[in-house]
Amino acid sequence: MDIKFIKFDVKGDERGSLIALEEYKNIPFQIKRVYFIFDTKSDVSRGYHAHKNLKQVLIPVKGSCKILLENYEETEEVLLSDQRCGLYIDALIWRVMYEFSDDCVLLVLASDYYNENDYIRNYDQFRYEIKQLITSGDNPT
Ligand code: T46
Repeated sequence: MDIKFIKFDVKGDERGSLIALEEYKNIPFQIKRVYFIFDTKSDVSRGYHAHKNLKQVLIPVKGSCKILLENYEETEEVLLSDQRCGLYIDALIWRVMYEFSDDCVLLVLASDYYNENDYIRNYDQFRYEIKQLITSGDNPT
């Protein structure tokens, strides 16, 4: 599955810690949008979609949550709990986020502007689209 953890360098001294995020350096795309998710209740799950083209890096700058990721042939559950690590998620990966801690602030860096047309919000359509890609030989796994 085309996901990976990116470990950030922490610039720390006696005053505290600092992490810098730079496009094409520690973030593998041009950053066109930044948003953050907070105040999500622990019994709430979010996501339930894939993106046609968008690539993102998710960073739990505070607290934690879990994310379930699915491509054509695999599913993987990942715990996001380390602010020194971002999770890169490529396009065409179904995601569901859940078990948000009360204090969770999830920062997301995105490779493009918000565009509802880039979302695949129907699970059957997601399965259909990745199957089409696999059978056409353009393997997204
Ligand atoms: C994703 C996961 C990790 C905007 O107007 N602009 C934005 O940039 C975003 C991200 C959302 N919105 C609107 C669309 C909805 O009316 O904010 C509302 C909540 O968005 P959504 O239900 O898509 O939120 P999540 O948490 O299910 O998903 C979000 C991102 O949308 C998505 O790209 O990968 O976080």
